[in-house]
Amino acid sequence: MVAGQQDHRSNAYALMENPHNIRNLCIMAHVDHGKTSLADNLVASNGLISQRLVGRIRYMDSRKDEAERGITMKSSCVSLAYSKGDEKYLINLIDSPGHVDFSSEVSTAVRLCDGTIIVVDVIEGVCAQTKVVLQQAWVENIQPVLVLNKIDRLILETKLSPIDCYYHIAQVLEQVNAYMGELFNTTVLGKTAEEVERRQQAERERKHSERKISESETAPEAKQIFSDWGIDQVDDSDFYFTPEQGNVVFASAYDGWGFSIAHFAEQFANKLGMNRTVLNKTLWGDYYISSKGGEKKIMRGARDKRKNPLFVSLILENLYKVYDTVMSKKDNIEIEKLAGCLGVKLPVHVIKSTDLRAKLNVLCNKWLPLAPAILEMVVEHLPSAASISKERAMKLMCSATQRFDSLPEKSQELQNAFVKCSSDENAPLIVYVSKIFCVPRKHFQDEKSEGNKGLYGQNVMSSISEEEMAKRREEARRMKEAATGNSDDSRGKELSSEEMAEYLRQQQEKLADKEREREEKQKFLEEEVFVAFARVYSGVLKPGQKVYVLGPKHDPRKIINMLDNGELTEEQLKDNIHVHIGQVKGIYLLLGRELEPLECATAGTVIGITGLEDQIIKSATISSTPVMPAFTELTQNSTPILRVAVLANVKDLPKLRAGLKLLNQADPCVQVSLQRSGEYVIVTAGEVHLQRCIDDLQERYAGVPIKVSDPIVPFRETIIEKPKVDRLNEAIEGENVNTKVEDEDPLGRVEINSSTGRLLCRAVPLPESVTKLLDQYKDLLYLITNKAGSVVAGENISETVVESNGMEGKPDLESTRKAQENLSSVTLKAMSELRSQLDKAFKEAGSEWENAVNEIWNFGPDGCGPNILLNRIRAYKRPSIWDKATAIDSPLAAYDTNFITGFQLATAAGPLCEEPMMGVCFIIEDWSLPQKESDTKQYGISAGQIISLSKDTLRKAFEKQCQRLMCAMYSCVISVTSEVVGKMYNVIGKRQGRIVSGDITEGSTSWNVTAYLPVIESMNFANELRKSTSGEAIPQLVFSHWEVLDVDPAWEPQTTEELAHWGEKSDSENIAKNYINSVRKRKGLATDEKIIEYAEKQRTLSKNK
Ligand SMILES: Nc1nc2c(ncn2[C@@H]2O[C@H](COP(=O)(O)OP(=O)(O)OP(=O)(O)O)[C@@H](O)[C@H]2O)c(=O)[nH]1
Ligand SMILES: [Mg+2]
Repeated sequence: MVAGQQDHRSNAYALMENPHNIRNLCIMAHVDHGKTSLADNLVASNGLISQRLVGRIRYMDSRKDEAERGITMKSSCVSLAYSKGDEKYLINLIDSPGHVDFSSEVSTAVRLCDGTIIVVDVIEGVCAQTKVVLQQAWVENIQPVLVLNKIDRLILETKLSPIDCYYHIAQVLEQVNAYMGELFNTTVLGKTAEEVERRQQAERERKHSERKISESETAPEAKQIFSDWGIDQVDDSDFYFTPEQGNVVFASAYDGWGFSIAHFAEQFANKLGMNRTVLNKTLWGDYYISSKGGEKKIMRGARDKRKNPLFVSLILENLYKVYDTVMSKKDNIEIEKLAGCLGVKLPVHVIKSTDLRAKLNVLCNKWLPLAPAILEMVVEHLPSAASISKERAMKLMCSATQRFDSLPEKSQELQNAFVKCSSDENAPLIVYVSKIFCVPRKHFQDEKSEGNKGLYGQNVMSSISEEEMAKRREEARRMKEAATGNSDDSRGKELSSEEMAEYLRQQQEKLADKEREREEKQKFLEEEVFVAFARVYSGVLKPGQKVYVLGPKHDPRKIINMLDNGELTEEQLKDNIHVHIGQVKGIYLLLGRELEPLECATAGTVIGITGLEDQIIKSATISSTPVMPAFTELTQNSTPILRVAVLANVKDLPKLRAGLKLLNQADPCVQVSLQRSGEYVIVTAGEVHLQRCIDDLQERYAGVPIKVSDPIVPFRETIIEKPKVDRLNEAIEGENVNTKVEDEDPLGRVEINSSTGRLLCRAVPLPESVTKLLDQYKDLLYLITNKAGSVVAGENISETVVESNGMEGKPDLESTRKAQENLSSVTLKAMSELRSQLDKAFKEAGSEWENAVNEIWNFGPDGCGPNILLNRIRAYKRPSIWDKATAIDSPLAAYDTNFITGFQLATAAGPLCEEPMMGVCFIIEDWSLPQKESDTKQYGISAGQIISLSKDTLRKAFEKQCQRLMCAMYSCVISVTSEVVGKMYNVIGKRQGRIVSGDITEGSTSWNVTAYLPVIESMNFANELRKSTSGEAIPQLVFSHWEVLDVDPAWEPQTTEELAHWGEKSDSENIAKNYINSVRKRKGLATDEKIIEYAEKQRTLSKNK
């Protein structure tokens, strides 16, 4: 343990009490831009690691695989102390991963913070993930500051002159600000222009009041000079990063130096006898020093007059000199002299050291220490833990789709608790757990001495007691009765002894399996401890305290009327799966790799909590009252898309099951499911994430060898317009048509006339722009179909029809209407905006779509997919999806939901390989029920019949069109030097990839290439690319979109030219068919592949031998 660690802890503990001096922030950036190296500098400033290890140890990367791969895979927190003048601050710093596979870890970090440090590598500039994190900060309403990192590389590697270096940095800063501008100016659905304006206004007011204070401190003559030079007093760049405002630090995390403009302004104000405020405004920008007439003056227009800007002449040239003296001249005497000029005293062993970079590191770190520069910017520019606004509290408590005032009054009152941030005993306790993670028990300061007790404090059940056996026998008897359905008449009758024995044996097996699973979990918990990563927003949390643990789906509206004296009774808790009572075991200060026990946690702090692993899966809200709504869900930026099945030996299955449960609990992004086929499937964000999950499963959670299947890649099924050319690019005419469209009806209509009724429909490809909109606003569609537009049968026919329909009770018009009323105005506005966008897209697509938007019946699958059911039935004027829930008097209304269900099922699994459909519109031209036999008697049609009618007919309509497969595409951005660019193109080409753009980065020899790659071809892509480019190209694969694979899966060569080109057996060429067959095989569906195709030939060949 490094000396000073103890001091630091007691310091941090004392600092918790004043939330105004707490800063909760995270470091975010694109992969490898230097976040963890930057964190090293800050950690070293608190004595947790030695300065020598900074940038090398990467302290926050505590996992073995993180160290081996050199990338961060989880977000982790360290609490630091910082003093400025008399003020002492507690900084809770969270380092987050930059790799796109772990972006859900970034979301867990952002949620607990009020501010963020955005790091940008000045060589690479703004990259894909930089934009993502800037957007995330904007969406979560947290304040960013900027660190321009790796400036040493501009000096040493690219060897730019100081002036070019300045222009390069200015360009990168401009890129960042341009993206910020883009963010503020775009009015995304769900974030209205007024909201943007309100936020800008609030921010301006905050800055304005700060400015008033600082202006009152500046000397009057300084203000005079400002106005002389025409520098605007009120600038509108509050939202941008501007060095003169102090929200930008220039740094090299590797060499341990960094500075803000204010630092040099202060130094040069003394040295040059100039005004500090003036220097602060002019050190960055187009200003230069003129010494005409012997008097030094700062003038504007450095670029026009070909002068060096102040940033070059006063800052960069000095930096270049330091690098040159240490790294090139290598003269110890000169180095000592230079150190003297900079006011640095170098220890003798450093001067004598032969490690030049270490020497440079010590010199620069003493001259321009990075940690104070960053920490000063943080305390000045990032809001304190106590400054949560009402607006932000509202956003945390209530999702943007819902109206805040639809929450119970008692819940709304809790908004004030966020704003007060009080640690009073009586203040309501509000804590948010953004993730739960495992830590080896040995890392706990207090567990080391206590020995391994097991977290549950319960004994593992090793054998089953007699009493327990009796209970189970009774249980078995009851279950058997329930299963055979003769519980009434067989009461009192004993089961036969064989039956009983068999039943008990099965039950025993099941229970033993469960028991083993529990034991496995217990074993795991003897070695490791689950720690909830949390922030206290209000109140005080103590070990031993009993709290409500609220799941992400908890809704206080549902329990408000049940409360007994403000609490839920035990009976009610038993029935409620979203509310649990848990007991906090320990509270810890998070110190990167270690945890320090605390006696309590007050409002504003970020802490670790143990003892709640039975109640929390992934995330939770903790409160002293059940009226607290669950925190809104975290914003996720990546779609988990890579699916694999995991397999283990039969004897290891309980271990695997236990392991999967633990993995699901501890990973914010992974999805674990048990398929109907009995396979365990995990869905991960990408290859690197998958590897981490498998490593965790094998080495920690399950501890057994695990096999991983080939990836299960999703596809989509669609239809297209009849193609006009064939595969040889020749026009298709008459006979030469290969698709299944040869039908009497040129439109491919399907008509069914059966005892269930008459149905006439057809499938048409949706215009591309419409499909895109539907895909983009999935969540909104879900709200539309679930909360609006429901149809309920009218009063005069509803009773009887609904009964025969097999539905229990009438669909509740009242509750549907209520749900609509709860929607927030933002959501309603977003819905109407989507409607008009769809209308525009339809109208642009042609006259046949003229009124389509008003005819929409539903979206599918799941009520929110990219397929549309269109109502063109003359006799059934049903309100469109956009209208309010209504009761209508049509016999069809009673079956409306059933018909929709059929549509949902049809679109969920297409005929090609049972994958969901995309971009298909089903137009229903006619639908009628069979004639009633009499007025009072019912039609005698069940819900199931209507479901199959609609499902089967829609599927047939789909099959009548030209069917195509759609592939999921990754977009990948790769940056490489020009030497290996060719090799990179090769690898992408081999995998059916497509280059979208490729530009040489200005001022360097590196290329920035963007490509699309089918997900199915992406396995091992990163490895292959790394190998063939000697480790240079590291791709970031992000799911981008779905693309139609323009190959007819049913195609076979027919014309003489085609036969000549492909031969009779063209399977290997038909890539669509190959994909379809592989999916069908995996799902156990029939394929038309023949195992032995040319049996005679084989025999003939062997005869000829
Ligand atoms: N030359 C130079 N290299 C740096 C600097 N900062 C970081 N690096 C190097 O860049 C690489 C990545 O640094 P990390 O600190 O791990 O980057 P990161 O942003 O934490 O990466 P992820 O967490 O994987 O996204 C390492 O090899 C560092 O040594 C710097 O200022 N100058
Ligand atoms: Mg890192």
